[in-house]
Amino acid sequence: MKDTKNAIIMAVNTFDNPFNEDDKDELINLAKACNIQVDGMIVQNLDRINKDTYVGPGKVEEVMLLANELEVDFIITNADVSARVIRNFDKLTDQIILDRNMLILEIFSERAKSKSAQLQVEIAKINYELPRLVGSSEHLGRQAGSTGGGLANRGLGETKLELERRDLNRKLSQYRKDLKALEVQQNIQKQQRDKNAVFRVSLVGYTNAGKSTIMNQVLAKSDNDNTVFVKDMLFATLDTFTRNIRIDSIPEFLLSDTIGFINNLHHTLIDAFKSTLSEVRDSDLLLHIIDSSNPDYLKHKSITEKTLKEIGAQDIPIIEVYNKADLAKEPALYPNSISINAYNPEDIDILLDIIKQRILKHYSKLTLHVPYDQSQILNTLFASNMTKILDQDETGYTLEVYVANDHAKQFKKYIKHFN
Ligand SMILES: Nc1nc2c(ncn2[C@@H]2O[C@H](COP(=O)(O)OP(=O)(O)OP(=O)(O)O)[C@@H](O)[C@H]2O)c(=O)[nH]1
Ligand SMILES: [Mg+2]
Repeated sequence: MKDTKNAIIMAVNTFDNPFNEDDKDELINLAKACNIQVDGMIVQNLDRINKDTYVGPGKVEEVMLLANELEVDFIITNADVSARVIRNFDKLTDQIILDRNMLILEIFSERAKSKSAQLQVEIAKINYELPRLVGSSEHLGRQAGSTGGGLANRGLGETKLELERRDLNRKLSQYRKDLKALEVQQNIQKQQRDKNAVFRVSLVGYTNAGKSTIMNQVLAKSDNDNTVFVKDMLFATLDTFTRNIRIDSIPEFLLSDTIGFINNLHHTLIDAFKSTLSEVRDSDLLLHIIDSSNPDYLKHKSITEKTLKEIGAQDIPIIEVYNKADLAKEPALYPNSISINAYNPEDIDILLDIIKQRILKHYSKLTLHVPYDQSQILNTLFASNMTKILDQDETGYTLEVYVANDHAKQFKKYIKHFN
């Protein structure tokens, strides 16, 4: 979707799926991210979504009147639509029904950059599309019938719908195969990293909370200037970016920036991003970034917690980082948390100090004497920014080092003393 199109929102406010002011803003922003301007809105309070017409049958006429008066291209719903609703609206109007999840999929598909993100989005899209395919099957079926049958023409006897379904299923299995192959490749890289046993920290949280901003502020303090994309929009980040962080007096660690979560993310998308989010599952520490200036931040926080559970990351130690403190009406004061403004370098130092304390729990400070001929061990130790030369004599170096507890064994014979 290139040029700006326009739409009205047709929403149902139910007890299970409320549609409040923030949900309105979020849906309008999702549309905006797809270059769709929202010109009008009709909201109906119901016990549940109508399975034939989404809103109640009496309300449909009102929706049609507004859509026609404003000459919109789309009618956007706040929850998933079924094939039945799509089919019923197809009979009524040329305007296309889009649901919230379709908007999210559209944004994902435009923004996905890496091959694996692209494949995951395509898979999620097809999984979402398949049960919602409606086609002019009767029409094509009649045409095919008139050309006569026979084995050679068997394909013609199929309805357009079946052809489409088959085509999508074929693509689906191809994409799944391609993704598997990529994952094998990425696993090799990951195993390489695992061998190095570097502490892994991941930034997680609701979309637009400030994860990428924090990543960049940390990078600004490290010798890695490979920054990531930041923008005031939903789903600015779709890929997981992992960077090596080397900052004086902090043991080296890996920091991953990840895709933001959102309310009611469809399970097809959660499934699709499970592999992108494997970095999160394999982390030693999670920084849960929360936009404390958003009136709905507690809801966003619980959505993130629920999503972490869904991807199997609920048992990883977590620090809550209440971000955008400069914009928040009141300070967010909760146990086991900090409140920061990502753009304040001193706040980033406080965050880094907390990370450092967590890392050091897994490290031992040792004094080693390593002979000069142990070049491999020396190379490993000198690669760390925490290693200090205490002394040097004709036999070798005396070093103060920090080594991961899991790795301490290999240095045993060089130990002069533990600290
Ligand atoms: N005033 C203020 N703005 C912030 C702060 N942190 C981030 N922002 C802004 O918030 C917007 C979103 O920031 P991002 O870092 O892209 O957010 P994200 O969590 O990575 O978002 P997604 O990638 O979409 O999940 C940007 O416009 C940032 O400049 C903060 O502490 N204070
Ligand atoms: Mg981001």
